[in-house]
Amino acid sequence: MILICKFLSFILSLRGFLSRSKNCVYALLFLVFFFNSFNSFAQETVTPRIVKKIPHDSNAFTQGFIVDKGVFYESTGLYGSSSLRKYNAYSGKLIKKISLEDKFFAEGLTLLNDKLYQLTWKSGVMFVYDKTTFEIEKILQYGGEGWGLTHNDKYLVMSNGSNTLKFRDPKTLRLIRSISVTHNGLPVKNLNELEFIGNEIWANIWKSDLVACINSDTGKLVRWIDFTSISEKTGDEDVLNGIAYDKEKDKIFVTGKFWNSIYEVSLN
Ligand SMILES: [Ca+2]
Repeated sequence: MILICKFLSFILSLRGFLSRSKNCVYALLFLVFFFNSFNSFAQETVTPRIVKKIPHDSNAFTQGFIVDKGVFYESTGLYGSSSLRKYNAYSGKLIKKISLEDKFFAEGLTLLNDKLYQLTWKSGVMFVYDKTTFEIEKILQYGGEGWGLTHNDKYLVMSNGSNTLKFRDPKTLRLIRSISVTHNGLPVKNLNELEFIGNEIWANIWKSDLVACINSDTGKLVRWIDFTSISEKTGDEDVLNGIAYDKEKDKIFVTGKFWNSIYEVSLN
């Protein structure tokens, strides 16, 4: 009881002080809010440093990009020139390439249990390949558009240009769950090429040099990465659109549509 009385007494005395110093308190609150906002913005955006450059085919309209055991796998788009290819992750030298039928516009690519999964834009068709021979083992179907593709060791994760990411069973493409990607309560749209890194999904934002790092459980944005300083972008088409994570070596690579280089980057 004594403690409660002392607490009430303190509140009353504080109230008196506040009323006498109202303007000072408002100014102080404004400064706290301003510096918190500035600090929050600064923490939410990071910039990369180039570690290494590797040659990239400047005719490749990159739509899907991954790395596994010293080999890059890439899906390139456009009607009439869509392809699946793999090349040495150190030299950039081409190892294997196949072309898709002209009617397909290839999109996202991922590798799960030694199978390559490749999306197509508007055909509703996903090709499943043997990662060594590139032979098609299965063709799966889905509704809507296909943009980016990644996985969390269990489920495939697809983007379709909106702020929704869909988790699907890799055997049937049955929808398991969806997340809505938001930043400060607002939708983060145009999610394109994807990469699962730890518990985050990294997503290229179409037509920008930004990558959104997303909490894969909640869909909330964790931070932005601004690749403006290394971007080869000159117009609307040749944008950043490829993130590959080497889990074994903890290395991150990025490239873009028609870019001359792949960049190993550090964010430290
Ligand atoms: Ca990727």
